[in-house]
Amino acid sequence: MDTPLTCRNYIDGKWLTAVAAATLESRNPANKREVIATFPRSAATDVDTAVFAARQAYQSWRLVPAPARAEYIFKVGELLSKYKEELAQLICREMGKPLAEARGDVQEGIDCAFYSAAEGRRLFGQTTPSEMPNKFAMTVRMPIGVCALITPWNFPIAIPCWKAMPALVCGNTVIFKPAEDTPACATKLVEIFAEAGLPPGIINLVHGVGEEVGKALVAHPDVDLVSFTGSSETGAEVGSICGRTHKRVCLEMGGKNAQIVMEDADLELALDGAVWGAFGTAGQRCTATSRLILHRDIKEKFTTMLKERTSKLRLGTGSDPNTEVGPIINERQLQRVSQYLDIARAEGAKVLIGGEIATEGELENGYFFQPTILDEVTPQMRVAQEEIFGPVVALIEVNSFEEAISILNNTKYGLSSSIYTRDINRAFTAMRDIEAGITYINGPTIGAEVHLPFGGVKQTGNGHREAGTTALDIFTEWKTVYVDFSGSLQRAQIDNRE
Ligand code: UN1
Repeated sequence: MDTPLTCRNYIDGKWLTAVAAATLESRNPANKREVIATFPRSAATDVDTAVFAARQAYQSWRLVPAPARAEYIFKVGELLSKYKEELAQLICREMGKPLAEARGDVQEGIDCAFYSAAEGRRLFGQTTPSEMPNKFAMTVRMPIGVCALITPWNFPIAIPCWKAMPALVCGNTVIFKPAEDTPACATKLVEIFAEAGLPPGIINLVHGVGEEVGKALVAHPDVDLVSFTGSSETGAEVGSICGRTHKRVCLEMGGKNAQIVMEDADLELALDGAVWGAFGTAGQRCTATSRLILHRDIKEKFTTMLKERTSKLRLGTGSDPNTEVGPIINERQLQRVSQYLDIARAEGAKVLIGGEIATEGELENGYFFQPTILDEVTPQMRVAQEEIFGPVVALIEVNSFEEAISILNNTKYGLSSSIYTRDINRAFTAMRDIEAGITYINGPTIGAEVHLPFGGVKQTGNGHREAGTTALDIFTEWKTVYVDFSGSLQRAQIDNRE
């Protein structure tokens, strides 16, 4: 076992010891005896120091030309590429996902760096004719100020990159509050931003617990924007505090994503998608497939195929190249998944396979849950409505395409969705009628790419989309500029009318 990493806060370009004396630790979810890192339980005063530094730095950073700001982010992309393997190994140890997926997590950060860096030479506004003579009208994107980024543990590199990179290119400064489970990944990521040469105060890192550091950031009068990814419950709280304190807020919350398999689908392809969507990252993605809506004509056959494939999935530590399903992040989440199995049984769902905490051999040392298929699920059951965030998929049988769409839409969430069909008319109808931020045709519910908008409708989000050019809408505000070169007062709506 490696020596645990000692994580510190990074404020105003310096690695600091937090004011709070208490120290917390992160552990390997595949081997709970292995401490990966210790990190400070920071206090509100640490948040104050970080916000002060970010505010000071903002005054000069906003004036650095956007292409020059973007060059730092390009450099971060190069460094992420250089350290890709090291970071992937760390993700694997601290968060648990299999190595191939961990490399994907870093790659998503790299993609985001190069994409965001290119935006530094765009950040386009508009010019448009004025209604008055000798007058010019245009719009420009302006930075917002100090941004608090509160991120989850399931994509410990990709998600902070989605937020920090466009925020910085747009001219904001950042305070990053990572999840308690992945402080080492966050520390390494910020080390990379520092190595890229970003001036002091532009990116700051404050470790700690959500109830303390997160809350202090969200309530802080000198924070202008909060970008949060996490549970719907916490998101609602973040949103209400931001509402009361007039902050900009971007919320990415839960999902109850479904994959529809129609009777005309390529079943092998649909099977590959279902297994990857449901059990990839042990179901711990907000985009994970947690419902499979199956047409009755293929239900039995597809269920047999799925059960057979699921029974062969290899659970284990993410660093083992044979592992297909890694651990659950921590004891609390493991118990939560387990409780959902109790709920499923009590509601009358049938556990086709899995359903238990896995303890065979070495698995006993970590937090593993067997890949689980629930059959005979009806659309109103809690396991068909609530986000489980584990390797559990619910099967729902339907009689028609219309019923499939209606059941898919019948949740409070709307992040990702998928349909497997060979019928072009159904595919286009699904694209129109599915209520979700993302719809895949003949692909699983996971696999978003950084240059396209990411986010959801209904209670998944609050109208924003991360990534793609839409990220710029989160991290900038429009300014409308009128330039009157007529040399006289021209009254709009009045002087150009009879
Ligand atoms: C998340 O689960 O919060 O599409 C993000 C995907 C990934 C991103 C997931 N590219 O599954």
